Amino acid sequence: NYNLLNPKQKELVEMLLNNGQDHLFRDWPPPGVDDHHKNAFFEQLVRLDSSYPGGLEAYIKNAKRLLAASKAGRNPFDGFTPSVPTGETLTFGDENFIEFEEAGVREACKAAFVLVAGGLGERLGYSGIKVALPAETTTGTSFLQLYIEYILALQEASSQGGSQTQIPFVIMTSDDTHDRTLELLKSNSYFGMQPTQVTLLKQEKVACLEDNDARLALEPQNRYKIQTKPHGHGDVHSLLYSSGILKQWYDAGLKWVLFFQDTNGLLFKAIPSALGVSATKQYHVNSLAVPRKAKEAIGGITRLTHSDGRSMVINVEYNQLDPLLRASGYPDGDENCETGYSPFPGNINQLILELGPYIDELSKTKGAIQEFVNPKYKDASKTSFKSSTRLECMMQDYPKTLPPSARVGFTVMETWLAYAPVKNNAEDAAKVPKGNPYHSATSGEMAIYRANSITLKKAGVLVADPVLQVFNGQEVEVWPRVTWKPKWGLTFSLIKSKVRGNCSISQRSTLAIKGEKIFIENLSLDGALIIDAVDDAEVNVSGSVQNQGWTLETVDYKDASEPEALRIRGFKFNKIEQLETKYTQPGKFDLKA
Ligand code: UGB
Repeated sequence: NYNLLNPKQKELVEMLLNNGQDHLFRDWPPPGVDDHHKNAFFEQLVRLDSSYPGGLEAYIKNAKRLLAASKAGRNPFDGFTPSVPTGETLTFGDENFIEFEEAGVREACKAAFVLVAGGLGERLGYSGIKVALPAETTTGTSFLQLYIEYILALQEASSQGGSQTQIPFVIMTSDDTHDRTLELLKSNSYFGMQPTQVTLLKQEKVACLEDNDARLALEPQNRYKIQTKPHGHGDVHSLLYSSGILKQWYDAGLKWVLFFQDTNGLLFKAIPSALGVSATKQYHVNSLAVPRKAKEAIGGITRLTHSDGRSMVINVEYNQLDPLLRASGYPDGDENCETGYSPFPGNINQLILELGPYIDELSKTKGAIQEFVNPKYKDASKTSFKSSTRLECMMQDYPKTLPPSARVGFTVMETWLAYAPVKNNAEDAAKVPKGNPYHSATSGEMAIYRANSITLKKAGVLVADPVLQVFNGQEVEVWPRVTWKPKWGLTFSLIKSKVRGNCSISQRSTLAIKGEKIFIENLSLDGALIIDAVDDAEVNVSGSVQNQGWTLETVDYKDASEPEALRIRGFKFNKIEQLETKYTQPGKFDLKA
């Protein structure tokens, strides 16, 4: 067999034999038998080799080291003492916040956005890709559409008066999500973005490991195929680096890279101010955080100080925080303090990196991120695994290799404004301890109405208080169903400029603002109002709207007759009556109800 291989393949085989992988080729039939399977096997080896920084050899060596450390029960935080770090804390709507928002919008034309969307969302159990899910069902806007419209709104606002820039948008996909993400974009004309603005980078899975010697695991039913599993969102750094795109951005004068996750419908409400913080404080790394409930499935931002004097501010993942605290003089581990929250701010994995220092660092590391391994051992002897394992990495571990001179900070936002991910299925969400967030499709949608209602209240609108309702076993606050296009309400100042006089909205109301220059003046809303206007139409909405509106009906998540996207949230709208107006021509219009 060996003589039939090309030089690259020969090199790989030799490397594997020298690294304890002879089982891969054991008892192979002679040439002429299974040749196409063998070719496919070599193709897979080449793919695995080229998609990992340092190649398969580095992967196997890293795996041996990490598996040995895991077997020895070595604590990854050995020598480090955790403490609560200090960062920038923002309060929505105050002078400081408004200044940061303005600074952030100015910087946005020098930013690029990166969405990590390679995860299948096993905890959510939704059959489609998560970015295709509606963020809310009043308008049915998907997460991907919402994100793109926010980036376009930032692009427009940031380049006002200056030259029109196009903010680049990268989406990291995987084999699980790539085709469906591309299809979603294409079938919706990229939601208004230029196709050339969007780059999809597909992450490859990594080889599974069958034992402590890091022997690569073969598929049980196919001796010519190595088992693979996802390597984690940390792949985004090596993919960006190897694609060469960072260099292009730098040459084009960009300064910031913003990373974000697949299903947080609130996240862009925090982007302008957080980017303003990065620019003002000149942070090389700025992580966004929210107050964290103990045991919530989000990492804790922690200062780790080593006995040798080193110190860093870094995310400690939710499954590691409790053991770390217990081992460091906090006998209760991951517990709330007197504020009712964990003293450690919760990482929401929105990272803002300054491009120049980021490129400098990646030139050294090639984008490799510190990895970890989490084998499930058969017994306490830790000699064999229940099933194969693999190395993993997380994008927020990027600062771990930075020198002490790096300016690493974080910004704490209010949860209602910044964080409401859709991660848990209905059954698991219903089991979340009372007072902790559900992170479900139900809570994710309700959080959008809540944030918009609170924002309008702060802008002077009399918004009725919410009522409590239970959907899919989760008690949530139901506020008026207020939604708007990102270009209508990109910042608090912009929202305030669109709301005039004495306006009021009752709890049972629905308000969908689908346009840019729509002004609400002395409006009393009790029912449903939908205003749709092209960008050049300026519409002044006033008077009293009273109709039967849209009522909320419960949907059982087990009811197979309902679409899955509704079942997972546990409610749907019964659109009984609404005032709906459409402005398709430029001009000035008055809508007096
Ligand atoms: N993702 C990928 O793109 N590729 C992968 O291989 C895996 C995931 P999860 P997780 O803020 O909500 C993270 O599974 O990992 C994408 C932080 O680690 O939703 O449990 C995937 O598509 C945690 O500290 O989250 O927890 C998704 O967009 C905390 O911050 C994203 O990566 C938490 O998120 C996250 O994947 C949070």
